[in-house]
Amino acid sequence: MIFSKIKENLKKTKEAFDVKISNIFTNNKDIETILDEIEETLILSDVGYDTSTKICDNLRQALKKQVDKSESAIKELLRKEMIDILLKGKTNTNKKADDKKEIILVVGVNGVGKTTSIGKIANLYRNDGKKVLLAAADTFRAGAVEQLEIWAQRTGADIVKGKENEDPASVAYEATKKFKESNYDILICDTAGRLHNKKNLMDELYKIKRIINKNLPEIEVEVLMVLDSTTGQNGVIQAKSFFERTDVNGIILTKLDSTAKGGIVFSIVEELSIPIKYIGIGEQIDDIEEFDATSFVDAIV
Ligand SMILES: Nc1nc2c(ncn2[C@@H]2O[C@H](COP(=O)(O)OP(=O)(O)OP(=O)(O)O)[C@@H](O)[C@H]2O)c(=O)[nH]1
Ligand SMILES: [Mg+2]
Repeated sequence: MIFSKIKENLKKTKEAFDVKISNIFTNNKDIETILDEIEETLILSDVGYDTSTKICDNLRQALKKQVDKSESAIKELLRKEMIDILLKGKTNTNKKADDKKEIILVVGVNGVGKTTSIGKIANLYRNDGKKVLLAAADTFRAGAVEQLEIWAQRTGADIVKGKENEDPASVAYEATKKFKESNYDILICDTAGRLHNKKNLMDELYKIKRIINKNLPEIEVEVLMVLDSTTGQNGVIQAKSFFERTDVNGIILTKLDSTAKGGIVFSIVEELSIPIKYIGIGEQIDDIEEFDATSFVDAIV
């Protein structure tokens, strides 16, 4: 990417980290006080208690071996420890063979940004010259299909629509049929964020996944769970309990532009052990980035 908006969009998160961390170094504090205050800053930025402690313990060890204890040296070590945490969770290959066909099933509770993220991802693939099919399998919420349809038009993707209250699994079935017949490269399936109850939703997602698997057995379904970063630790806990049966392969973390709690990225990687694939940094079509640990930490510390 030639021009990255990530720094601009993570300004709030950066302020939360950077300004506070710089303040820590005023008044000639001793190293232990500095480390304590860094830990507190991390916790307040939603890094999570255990992860913050871990980062600071590693930082303490690293500092023992280093003579230079200036602000810039400590910050550099902190950055390294933060990147290390993010890289460990990385089973994320992100490497796409040019001719590889892909199916992405997008799940997440209501309002987290599923449909918007699908639009943005469709656009990324379209920019790569791919033939993209969207499946509007959220037939529960009024207006959901139209919302996805707008994204299809905007990005030049095609769309398979169900009628309101139609069985979402049958929409998924129609989509797999069209995918095969018209030789698409990518199928992205939108899903409902809310049904009458949680069990219904889980059953439905599971059923959608099974139907896709059955009709396109040669392509592995990638389940991406969307998390709203503004919901913080609660969102992580909710995610942990919610989508276990659908076997989540990756996270799309949205709304990082509108929160100072970007530290949630570290909690997710540590606590869920699911790689972050994309981050959403605004409401516009280009406000998405493939997640990269180093550029993320660069943008915030
Ligand atoms: N600031 C910001 N807003 C976002 C981002 N992603 C999505 N939104 C906004 O969040 C709101 C909800 O987005 P949707 O895409 O409709 O969310 P959804 O998960 O599909 O919602 P349901 O279909 O109701 O479950 C919209 O107003 C989006 O514009 C983001 O990265 N940053
Ligand atoms: Mg939606």
